[in-house]
Amino acid sequence: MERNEAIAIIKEHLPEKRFIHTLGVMETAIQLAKTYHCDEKQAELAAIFHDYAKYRPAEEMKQIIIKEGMPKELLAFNTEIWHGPVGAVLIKNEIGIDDEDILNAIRYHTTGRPGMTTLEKVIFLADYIEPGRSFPGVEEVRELAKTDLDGAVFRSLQNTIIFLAKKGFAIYKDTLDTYNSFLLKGG
Ligand code: DGI
Ligand code: FE
Ligand code: FE
Repeated sequence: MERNEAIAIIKEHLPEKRFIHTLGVMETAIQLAKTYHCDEKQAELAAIFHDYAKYRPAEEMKQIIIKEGMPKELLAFNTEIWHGPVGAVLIKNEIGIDDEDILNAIRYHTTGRPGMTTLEKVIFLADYIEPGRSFPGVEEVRELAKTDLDGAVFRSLQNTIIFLAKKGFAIYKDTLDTYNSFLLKGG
């Protein structure tokens, strides 16, 4: 699918602010794909659709999680972590994208997973550092991202875990496992 067609589709599914975020993720992901030698077209499409399911009603996402046999423990967590795995299913069924590399990059863009592919790391990181992001620590990760993909992904996970823990939120197993995987076997 061409970029303009994908952008026209996603625009209908997102509010203005999230659409602008998506364009930022797209530009950042293409840049990271160039730097770290992964497929720029896959990065572009995964970035454009990464938040596709973000505004689906929680009840609809819940039914998809159950129907698709996704881990039941997902349901106990904040709905924020549902839109990646649910998005991967909806994009396949509604848009017809069946490239598993792209779908996995979308599926794991919020939590990561141990043994992430370069494309998965690129989308995860692009989501965190796109130009519209302004939270504490993002500038350091932007610098790291220029030379050290794993270091930058690790630092984003570390920041996210600290942020969630300070707020007293539960941290999903995939997020913790991914964090540990970088420390124990280099990603
Ligand atoms: O969808 P975006 O806002 O662009 O970014 P995202 O998909 O990375 O979602 C970020 C949200 O997900 C943010 O509010 C933090 C939350 N999150 C990430 N990992 C975990 C998590 N929330 C919980 N409860 N547990 C996690 O492990
Ligand atoms: Fe997201
Ligand atoms: Fe996002």
